[in-house]
Amino acid sequence: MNTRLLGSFCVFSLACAAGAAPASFATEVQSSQPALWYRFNEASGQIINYGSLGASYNANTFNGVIYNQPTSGGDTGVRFNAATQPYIESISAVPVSLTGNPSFTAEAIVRIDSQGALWAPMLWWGTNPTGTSVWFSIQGNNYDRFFAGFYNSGLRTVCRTKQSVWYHVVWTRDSNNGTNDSLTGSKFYINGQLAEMTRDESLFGAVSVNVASSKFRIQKAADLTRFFTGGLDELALYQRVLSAEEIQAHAATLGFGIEAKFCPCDLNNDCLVDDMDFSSFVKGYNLLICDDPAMPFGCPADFNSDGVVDDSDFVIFLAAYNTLTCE
Ligand SMILES: [Ca+2]
Ligand SMILES: [Ca+2]
Ligand SMILES: [Ca+2]
Repeated sequence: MNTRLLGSFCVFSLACAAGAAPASFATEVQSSQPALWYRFNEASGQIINYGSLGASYNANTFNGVIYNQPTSGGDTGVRFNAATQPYIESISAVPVSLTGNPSFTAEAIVRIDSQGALWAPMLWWGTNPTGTSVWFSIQGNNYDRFFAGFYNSGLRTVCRTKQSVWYHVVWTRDSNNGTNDSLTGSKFYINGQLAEMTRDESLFGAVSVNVASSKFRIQKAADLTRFFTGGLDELALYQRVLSAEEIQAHAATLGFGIEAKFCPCDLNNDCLVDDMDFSSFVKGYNLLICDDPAMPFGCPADFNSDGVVDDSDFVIFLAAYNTLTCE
């Protein structure tokens, strides 16, 4: 057995049926005061911006964006089929406050169903020269890694994520009053948990950040060749750095369970299953019962999602321990 098989266990468990009402997620997003917020609940036509920037940041869709697709907890979002190269673009160009070297938080609920192409963005703005555009995207052509950075330098996730699974992803970027470079000041959260990041080796090292203005774009940068097949929902952008507590509060309402985690036994999210994780597992083992199903990833040491932490979970842990890495 290896860790890749663990996700299937939850198919038989009530814990996996979860997904709090999307209304509670929307309440959390609203209280964090987004500037841009595409709920993607429309059945056709223009995408409405529910954020504080208002209706001039409503967006148009191009090349066959598919509306009204089920996402999580009864909500709906948009779907992209890479073959048609669909994209979405705001009516207005970004405000001056999001140009230069900005601080912000970008958030999305996303599902990648197949290989992408060239850092396909969940959200992009800027221009082509080095350091002048923002990329909240997948990494390279991969379906199992995310990217947070700029053209042409940034961070990628280290631990893999799964194909065709919904994730809540958040990038916080603190410019430190305009002094941070492309590799500094960023944190990335997956389902409310801080994710291990490293420099994207296929791009430049640190570059200066001086973002230019353009319309907001999704699945498109300054050109037409950036897309993935998959789903997107509740895209939000905040003009400040959200706290870890706020992000966890957003994620907790979604109830995405341990089945979303590529490497469940990696309890401290460093992409290794080692003695540090064993210490955490022992704590869960001694607690025995999981009584907080609302927390992100449910009961972390309950690897088979049957509501108790017992020897069957220990067997799963041992197999992952022997595999060591989740990269
Ligand atoms: Ca939605
Ligand atoms: Ca670990
Ligand atoms: Ca268990």
